[in-house]
Order: sequence, then structure tokens, then C-alpha cells
Amino acid sequence: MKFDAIVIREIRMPLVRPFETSFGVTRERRIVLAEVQSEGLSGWGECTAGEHPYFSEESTDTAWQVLVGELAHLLAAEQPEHGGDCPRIFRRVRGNRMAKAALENAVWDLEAQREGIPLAALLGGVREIISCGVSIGIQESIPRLLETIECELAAGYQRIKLKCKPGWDVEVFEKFCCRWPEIALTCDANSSYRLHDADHIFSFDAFDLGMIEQPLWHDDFYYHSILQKRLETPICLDESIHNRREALAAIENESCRIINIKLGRVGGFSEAIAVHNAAMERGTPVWCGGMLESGIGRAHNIALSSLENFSLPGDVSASARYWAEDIVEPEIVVSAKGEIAIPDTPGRGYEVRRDRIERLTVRRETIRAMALV
Ligand code: OSB
Ligand code: MG
Repeated sequence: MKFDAIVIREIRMPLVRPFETSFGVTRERRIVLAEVQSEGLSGWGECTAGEHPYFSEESTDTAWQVLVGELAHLLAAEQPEHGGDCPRIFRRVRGNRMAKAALENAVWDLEAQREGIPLAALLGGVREIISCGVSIGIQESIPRLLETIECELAAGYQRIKLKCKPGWDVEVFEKFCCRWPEIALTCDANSSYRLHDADHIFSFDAFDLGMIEQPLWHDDFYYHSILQKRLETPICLDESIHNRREALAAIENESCRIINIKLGRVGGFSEAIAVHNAAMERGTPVWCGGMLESGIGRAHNIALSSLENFSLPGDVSASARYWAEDIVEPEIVVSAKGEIAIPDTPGRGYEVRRDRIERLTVRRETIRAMALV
């Protein structure tokens, strides 16, 4: 494809309510967007790096540096035909997967538009509708949490995931199970437990949770496998899995029985599909995680979730849970049954609101292909 320009920008978007995990509170997102312009079309990608390097080593600022200083130039020099060519083009840059994903996903988005097919179809998706869950952050009190859950259930979401940490776990699960015994519940520890908490974690088995996500270290397989062998509740790995090889290692060692796939964490659509396929071949279900994305990243999560083995509800939910005004049109909405319909229009299926993006932009760099070849 002939690229006319690659635009990297940072936008700032305040969340409608703060989101608290075991590693901190997020009030405003600083999101890096990548736009690949070609013959009147624009492919867009979102970098899911956090404001601080707390979830992974990347942050908004490291991703900016790598995108503007390295990746955009590598891409401009090659002008590939397919999103799937990007991993090879970016290979000499180690790691920095969230930065890579922003550009790679923009190329897939552009490719789908050029082909005139939905992004989900280009990825090999088979679902027309996806099931949605919500991830609920740590709240200031249990009554406040129960109110929040009540609202999300009234909106139709199919499963509730509660962020947990030592001191915010069994008491919370107990309250939930008492009040909503029929509703699917999972939890996400974001690495907040250690091996000496093992007996405490075994007590979670009483609550019939769908899974416990990333209980131990962010970079561990071995101790998760020791834990999983004695735990009835399935472990789901998030932070630990960066590629297909790690997914295979985790499955073969029984470090987990479920995998959360995040586009940014694995470096883009190519690797996300590879992880999905490897898990499917071994009978391990996957679901699509979220990173407090704007509508662009959210649209990409929706397309990814159309693949066959995304058999559990994802953390893919409505724009309005995060933003007063999203940057796509229509905004992402979830039906009363807790579902999102996969768009059937070319590309990502949600138009970018360029006027809003311009207003939110705090810095921008344009890399012009011709100047570089
Ligand atoms: O671990 O899944 C996670 C948000 C930021 C960083 C890590 C995680 C999350 C979420 C939010 O759980 C999911 C969402 O609603 O986007
Ligand atoms: Mg997680």
C-alpha cells in the first residue's frame, strides 16, 4: 500500500469515573493514536500503554518515543500490503508490544477498508454477536460496590469481574454470591498475591468463580502452575502472556486453564490470532481483555472477539462506561442482553470523529513516507 503519511498523536480523555486496580487509580487516559493515511483512506490504531509502567513496562511516553523514533519510520520505508507483514518489519525493535500494536492494527484497519470488508472478516472472525462482561474496579466501600454491580446488571452485562487484592476479596465475593447467586462472577488480582497467600486463595474455591485472573507475579508461569494444580477455580493469565510461545508454555505446564488476550499486550492482531489459534487447538478458551480503550481500540477488540475461540464474555463494554463523549460514531453500545453486534461495514465499522480527536490532541508528529524512501 502506498502510505501518504503516518500520524502519531497523543490525546487526553478524562474517564467518567476513576478506575482502581491493585496497582493504582486512573482518572484520565493519555492515549497514543496511530493513523496510517493512504489514497484517501485512514487506518487507525490505539496504543493501550498506561500512563505509568505499572501494568507492563510500557507507558504512554515510552510508546510515543518508540512509535515516533522507530516504528513509524520502519513502516514508512516498507509500505506493506498487509497488516500481517508488520511483525517482520518491526522485528528488530525488541518488546514494546503496545507501541507495535498501535501501528500494526492501523494497517489491518486500512487493509480491511481497501478490501471493502469488515475488519472482523479480514481477521477470520466467525461470530456475528459477542458477549460482554464488565470489569469493576476496587471501590471505596462494599455498599458502593454493590450499587455499581446493580447498575451493570440492570444494563444487561453477562458476567461481572471484580478487581481484587488482599483485603478486598472473600468478603466481597461473599456479598456478591449472597445477593446474585445466579450471576457469573470472576476476579482479577493483577498480581497482588504471593505464594504465602496460597491457602487464602484456595478459600476462593467456595465461591464457584469462573476464574481468577493473574493472582501471582506478572512475569510468572512456574508458581501459577503449582497453584493451579491445587486450585479448583481456573486461573486465567493476563500479564504473563505476550505471545504464542508463552501461551503454549502456560497451557502445557497448566499454569492456567483460560487465557485473556489483549491486542496491545501481545503486540497486535497477528500475534493475537496466533495465541487464539494455539489455545483453540489445545481446547483452552480465551476472551478479550480491555485496557480502558477509546472507541478505536474498542472497535478493534470487538472485531477480534468475533474469532471462534473467544467463547467467554470479554471485558468489552459500552463507550458510556468510560467516556462522556467517545471519539467514534456511533458510540459502542451494548444490548439489553449484554451483547454487541459485529459491524458489517468495511474496516473497523465505527467512524472516527476527527473533530473530537483534534480537540483532544496535545501533541502530534507526522512521518511522511516520501521523505524517507
Ligand atoms: O488487568 O484487565 C486488566 C484495566 C487496566 C489495566 C489492566 C486491566 C484493566 C481492566 C479494565 O480490567 C478492563 C476495561 O474495562 O477496559
Ligand atoms: Mg487483567
